[in-house]
Amino acid sequence: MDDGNAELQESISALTSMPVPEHVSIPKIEIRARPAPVPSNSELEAGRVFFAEGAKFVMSVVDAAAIPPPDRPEVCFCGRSNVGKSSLINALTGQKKLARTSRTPGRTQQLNYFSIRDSLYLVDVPGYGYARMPKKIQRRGRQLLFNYLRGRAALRRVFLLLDARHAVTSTDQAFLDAMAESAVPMQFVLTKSDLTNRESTKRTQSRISQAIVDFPSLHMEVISTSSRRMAGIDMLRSTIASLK
Ligand SMILES: Nc1nc2c(ncn2[C@@H]2O[C@H](COP(=O)(O)OP(=O)(O)OP(=O)(O)O)[C@@H](O)[C@H]2O)c(=O)[nH]1
Ligand SMILES: [Mg+2]
Repeated sequence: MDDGNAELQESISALTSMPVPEHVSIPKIEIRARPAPVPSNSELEAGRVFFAEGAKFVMSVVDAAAIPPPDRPEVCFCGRSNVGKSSLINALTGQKKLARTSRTPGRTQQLNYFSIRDSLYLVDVPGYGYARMPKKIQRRGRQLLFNYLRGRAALRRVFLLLDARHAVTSTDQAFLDAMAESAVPMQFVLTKSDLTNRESTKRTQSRISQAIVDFPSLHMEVISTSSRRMAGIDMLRSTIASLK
């Protein structure tokens, strides 16, 4: 019996409080990532209206204990350094200078809170996986990120950003593995789609499928975006508006 099957057996036993006989073999389910369906006009409109007034900067913290009280839903944008997290927040809000972006990886080292209509927070977080950053700063960023991700009840979704050209790298896989036990809903967002073509985006998607087998709280619908071309931004706005 392989490991996946043993785990599944255990989960089912836990759910039903009944032991699953060893001879019962449960096939491992392969989960396929797929492009998110195009939202309806009314869903797109809801997204447009929700973001129409842009966002307000609320606070920047280096200690997860100092974040605002969880009095409204929030979503955050995780991913490797330089993948385009801050740029995506600027594209969503239509404010080019709201979140600080940089060509040099490692720009965002705090949790930055932005408020939409006083009813939802967007959270920009430190990136991971930039090997040339001093170890101490990497460690601090990682600790801050995981302290935040652990037990933030108001967190409705973690958008996990992947560069459309590179898909799931080993550092993304490590992040996914670290999050596998968490119940926080996650969804993949591809960034910089302007730098690649449709074929390669498809390949990226199948590599995502391989990475997410056995991951319980992941949305399978992948949103492809380009902050530079404003592609897919309306779709992401409507997804976020539906979580408020
Ligand atoms: N071509 C292209 N470049 C992009 C896009 N989005 C971001 N970039 C560029 O990618 C670089 C990194 O963008 P950021 O938004 O600062 O990335 P980040 O993920 O916030 O990075 P850290 O804060 O360092 O973790 C910048 O030079 C951006 O101009 C995009 O959609 N297309
Ligand atoms: Mg950033």
